[in-house]
Amino acid sequence: TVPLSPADISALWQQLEALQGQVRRLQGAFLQYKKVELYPNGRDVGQKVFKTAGFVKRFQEAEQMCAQAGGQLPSPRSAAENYALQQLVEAKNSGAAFLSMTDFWMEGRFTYPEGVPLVYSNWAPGEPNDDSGREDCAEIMANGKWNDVPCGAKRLVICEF
Ligand code: 291
Ligand code: CA
Ligand code: CA
Repeated sequence: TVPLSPADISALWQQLEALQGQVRRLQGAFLQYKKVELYPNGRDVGQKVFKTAGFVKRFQEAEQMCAQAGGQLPSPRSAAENYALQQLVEAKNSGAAFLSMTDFWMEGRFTYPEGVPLVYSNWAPGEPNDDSGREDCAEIMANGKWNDVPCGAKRLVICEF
């Protein structure tokens, strides 16, 4: 191995300082871009971003749209995530939004897609009630509470990324 000369070390320092400046500028540009991107239809919470498409669809179409965009329907796993979603539902004034969860696998037992059990829930009192025996999808309302609804109902599309 060849020892580094003082000139080599000095050159490396200069490159390191240049790189640090580039990273700082990139971080600033990224934070600015994030603010622009999240206004007014997105919310970020932890590592998650929720963004509304601003229109209503039936469950299956909503699910397809989120998947096509590289995301999925929202699965709020904490009060903080649920609140971020609630803020979007409130702001859009388009009624409730679909969640990812269904009781397709077993009536009355709501799960994430693929049948994974819930780690958090925020059902309104008396829900899920499978009204008329045909409510297998879930919505989050403007008050943040959840209700099961028919999957054929049209609800605001919000995706999770
Ligand atoms: C009642 C409750 C809910 C039920 C809802 C459905 C909504 O809430 O019985 O448990 O899910 O009616 O009728 O069905 C559709 N298609 O939206 C009414 C107000 C929240
Ligand atoms: Ca049901
Ligand atoms: Ca219901």
